[in-house]
Amino acid sequence: MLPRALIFDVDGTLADTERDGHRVAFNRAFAEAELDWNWDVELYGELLRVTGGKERMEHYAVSHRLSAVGIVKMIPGLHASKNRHYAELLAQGGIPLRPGVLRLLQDARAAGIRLAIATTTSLENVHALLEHLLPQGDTWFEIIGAGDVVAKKKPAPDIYFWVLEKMGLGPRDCIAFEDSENGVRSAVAAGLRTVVTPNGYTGGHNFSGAALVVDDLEAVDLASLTGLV
Ligand code: XBP
Ligand code: MG
Repeated sequence: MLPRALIFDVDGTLADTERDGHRVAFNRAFAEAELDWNWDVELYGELLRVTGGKERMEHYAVSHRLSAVGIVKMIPGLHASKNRHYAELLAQGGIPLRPGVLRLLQDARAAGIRLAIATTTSLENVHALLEHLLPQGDTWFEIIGAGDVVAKKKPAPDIYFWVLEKMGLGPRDCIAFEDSENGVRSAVAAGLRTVVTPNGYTGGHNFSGAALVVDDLEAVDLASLTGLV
């Protein structure tokens, strides 16, 4: 049977947003605030283990014993600045959808399968990304669960529960699309069958519990989703 809904993660799944998007934007925000932090590509890969931009900065500050000098208080401002820089980077057009994403969205829509988003990133970032990458932007997604709408971010299942409740669907009605270990843990803990498309940062992650792991969505069509358990 076809699923009744597809629920997509955003960062790393719809598009490769981390290395050349969020990471660069964080560094611009740090420079603007005259902080001598620089998150290089490798360090950022380690920091991605902490989901959420505010939480990631707090983790970095605390683990480098920087919290005492009041940096934690700067985090909301740094995060707003990072998101502004991120939107600017997206507007420059260098971050495309991952292969197969648009075709699968089109196929699902044509088949009457509902579409939603369950992500850790802030709602403003989802709007900015979709506005640049999809014709008619976020109108493709009936429900967008994002950022601080739940108290516990991935790997907790809360964001998936939130989306399922809004859609009035059970987890077995849906398929989740993720790129990372934290994402898979979140979706699987919510009871969802999960398709994983790893990327440069997540190739070495543990995806146990996933229904399918593939390089990208190029070869994934609706028929291939019917048999997933
Ligand atoms: C994505 C994230 C996000 C982004 C930054 O995880 O962890 O925090 O890095 O977004 P996932 P914000 O793909 O599992 O949702 O700064 O808006 O939090
Ligand atoms: Mg992700």
